[in-house]
Amino acid sequence: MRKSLNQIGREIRLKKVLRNNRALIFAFDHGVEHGPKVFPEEKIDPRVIIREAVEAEVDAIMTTLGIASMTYDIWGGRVPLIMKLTSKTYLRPEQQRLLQSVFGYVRDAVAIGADAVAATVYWGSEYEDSMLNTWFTIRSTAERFGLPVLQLAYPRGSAIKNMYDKEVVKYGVRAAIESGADIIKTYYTGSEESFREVVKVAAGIPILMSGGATREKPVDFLRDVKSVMRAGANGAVVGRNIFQHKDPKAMIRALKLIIHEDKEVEEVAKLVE
Ligand code: FBP
Repeated sequence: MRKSLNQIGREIRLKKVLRNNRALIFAFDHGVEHGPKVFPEEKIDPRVIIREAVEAEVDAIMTTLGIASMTYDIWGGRVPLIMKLTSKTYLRPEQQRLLQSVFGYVRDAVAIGADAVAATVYWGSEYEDSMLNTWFTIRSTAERFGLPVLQLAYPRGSAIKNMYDKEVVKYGVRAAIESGADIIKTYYTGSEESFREVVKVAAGIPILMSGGATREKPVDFLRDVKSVMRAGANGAVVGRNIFQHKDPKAMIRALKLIIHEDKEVEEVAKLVE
């Protein structure tokens, strides 16, 4: 039977983002989530970092509608865009940082030619209900337009003692697949063995490791990514460990060699030292 146009569109876009089912996605929504202090001072203009990411050929860029519009002449036609449609600021009272709010609409992503959209769900948060409302509104509209949806499936809430605990991460991943995520981004659980269990729970839905705070030694970050790839993951979504590195392009090259070429950490470590 003939596939519907939106099914075909979704399939094509997924392949653009996940070439060979693997990807290094560059996350760049930190200006809202962390504030401008997160960026090296000399790179406060978003165009500088976006240009580095594009020149080093990341597989996709996940960013906000504002940054996407300010930099389209750099990424447009070269790197797929994933528009992040939820966000929060750190300026909020602590308790309300457990809520992600609407930060754009699927129609904005369609208008600019994005290849996917993304939204965060803090599974276990006091505001889970509100985020699920937002998630399903995004998901069902995106499906209509053939846009895959990436879920940042982050277990986070006052009842969660350790958000990196493998059972907690597995729960978030299971919830992500049940909520219809096309790609899942979640926390690294600290070992290949435990992440293998996380990958199993994803049951074939592409799963990518979330970068997290910048590691003191860049080579340790490469080790984390290697470990999730060995565990069967599909790649990583990385922000700070790239743009806070002294040579972001070198870090991207090293990560791509691990993700796409199965290189060992020792083979690429010199790139990031
Ligand atoms: P990083 O690789 O820098 O952690 O980026 C991934 C990301 O999910 C961003 O998309 C987001 O802005 C940030 O982490 C959220 O950070 P936090 O965990 O502090 O809320």
